[in-house]
Order: sequence, then structure tokens, then C-alpha cells
Amino acid sequence: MDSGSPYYVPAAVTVTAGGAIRWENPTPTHHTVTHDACFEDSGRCAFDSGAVEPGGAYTIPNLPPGRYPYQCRIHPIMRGMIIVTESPLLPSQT
Ligand SMILES: [Cu+2]
Repeated sequence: MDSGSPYYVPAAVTVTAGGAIRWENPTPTHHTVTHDACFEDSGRCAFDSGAVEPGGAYTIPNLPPGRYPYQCRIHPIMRGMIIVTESPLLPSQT
């Protein structure tokens, strides 16, 4: 979450399975980090922070590999993407 614009920063992030993912909220207003599937009745809701207070943070311990588009319940124009990969990226030169 960025302090100056109503967007998540960075908008998209790639992490390795097993790692924690942490959001900080440096803005003066509440925000949420809500997996898009939480807006469906699919039972695939992976994470929903609830309202994160100004100066607060939200951490997901880990996620299974996959792509996780997410948004803010309070500001639907705020959207981001988490990509969780199976294993650490290999060096390009081997
Ligand atoms: Cu928001």
C-alpha cells in the first residue's frame, strides 16, 4: 500500500511458497487486502485482512502456489496481484 496513490505498491509481486507476505498501511485511512475469490461464493477465499488501520500491517504466513488477484474492500479501484511459485527461481546461468 502506498501513501500517495490509491494503489498497492508494488502492484504485482512474486514470492516463493512457504514465505510470509506482509502489507503495511502507511496511509491515513483503513484498507483491506482481500483475495478476489472472497467476493464470490466459491469457497476459495484465500485471505481477507479485514480493515487494516492506519500505520498497521497484515501478514499472511504462507500461501499455496498460484496466482492471487486481490483488492481493497473499501476502495475497489485498489487492485494487486500475488504470484506464489513452487520453488526458488533458478539462476539464469547454470
Ligand atoms: Cu483501500
